[in-house]
Amino acid sequence: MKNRRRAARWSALFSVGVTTAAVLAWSMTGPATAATAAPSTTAAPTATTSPTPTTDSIVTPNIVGGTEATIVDAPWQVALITPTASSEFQGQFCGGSIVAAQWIVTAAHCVVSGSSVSAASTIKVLAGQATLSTTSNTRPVAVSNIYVHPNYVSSADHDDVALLKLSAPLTLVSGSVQAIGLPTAAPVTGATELITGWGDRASGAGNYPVTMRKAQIAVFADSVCAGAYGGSYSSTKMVCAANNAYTIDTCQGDSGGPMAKNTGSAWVLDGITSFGQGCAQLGYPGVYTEVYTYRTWITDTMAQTPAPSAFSTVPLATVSGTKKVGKTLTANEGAWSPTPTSYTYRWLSSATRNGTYSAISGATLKTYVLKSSDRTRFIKVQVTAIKPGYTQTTSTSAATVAIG
Ligand code: 4AZ
Repeated sequence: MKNRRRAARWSALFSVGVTTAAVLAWSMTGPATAATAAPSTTAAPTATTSPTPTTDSIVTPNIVGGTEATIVDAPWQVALITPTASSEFQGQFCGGSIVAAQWIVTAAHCVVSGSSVSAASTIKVLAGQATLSTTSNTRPVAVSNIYVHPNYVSSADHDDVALLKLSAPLTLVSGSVQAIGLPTAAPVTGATELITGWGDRASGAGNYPVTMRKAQIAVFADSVCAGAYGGSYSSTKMVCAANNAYTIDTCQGDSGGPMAKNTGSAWVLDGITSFGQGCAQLGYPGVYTEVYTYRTWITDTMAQTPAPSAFSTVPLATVSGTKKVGKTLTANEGAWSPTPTSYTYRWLSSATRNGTYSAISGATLKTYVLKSSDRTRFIKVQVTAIKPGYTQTTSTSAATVAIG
């Protein structure tokens, strides 16, 4: 198994040969002979319900029943990527959903191994892209904190939800980088849901797409899921979904990604891809964390804002240049620690050295050209430093000599 699928796993309850199972499922289903029938209340999905022949060498239907997507189809979708991998494609190991500019919802099992939560530095997030780079790994952005649901234990599938706080907010862009809403009610049996991701296109095949794929499935009744998964399934914490023929499903690598519903006025995140017995296996719908149940945990966690760190060194700003009308003064920021991501500047002047300094209108660049109205006045510069996660700090220079 490729390292990039490090978070992928099969339900411990089942240890069938998954590849064989997938091929079996294919030959058994043909188009729609579901032995374990989906509930009659389940709406017929509008997506492909019979396998579409492709040029692939694999036997089972593609993305386990999906088609290629663009980011417009699911602008809340992100890829979780290992920063040390040689490319985005090699490093992609899970999906996630943007729920606020600085917050990603994913599955806990994507960010926990055994009893330890992954270090934030071992995960980066790629937003706004459906196609992973196969040659570079520079676009993904850093994660500053990982919050795993307190009841999650890696030995079980329950409470499979985690939040990633990004080091800096994403710039939201309509159609490519958008937050998805949280549901205000539990998903309704029969509702149509959109699943997306870069997961395996057939159970156990290792056939990972470079471009995101999408498919539509329907929410199944809890009784069907409990019948399939027994005690591993919780009707209150999980929702399961598939198509009637069980030919469409999420798979390894899709974990953590969205199961989204179009309510007409907005999209909501009904589920987080969590687990299943193989993929697209007859009688075994995919299981999703029921986001509605965790809505309060998600909003409360996002509301807690950890105290920002202070810069450890705030140097005194200085001014250089000839103090004469027509000459240019330059602000020197000094050596801040850690290095800020950006600075802003504000030039001030006063009639007397120790008097009241007021802002010179429009003087907000690193350099300032002295005007005739500055003659005989004293000048200072204020430098403000910004770094995500750090308190914004201002350093003011000493006064210049009187301008000549
Ligand atoms: C996984 O291992 C996985 N068919 C995700 C979803 C499903 C199965 C496995 C559902 O990431």
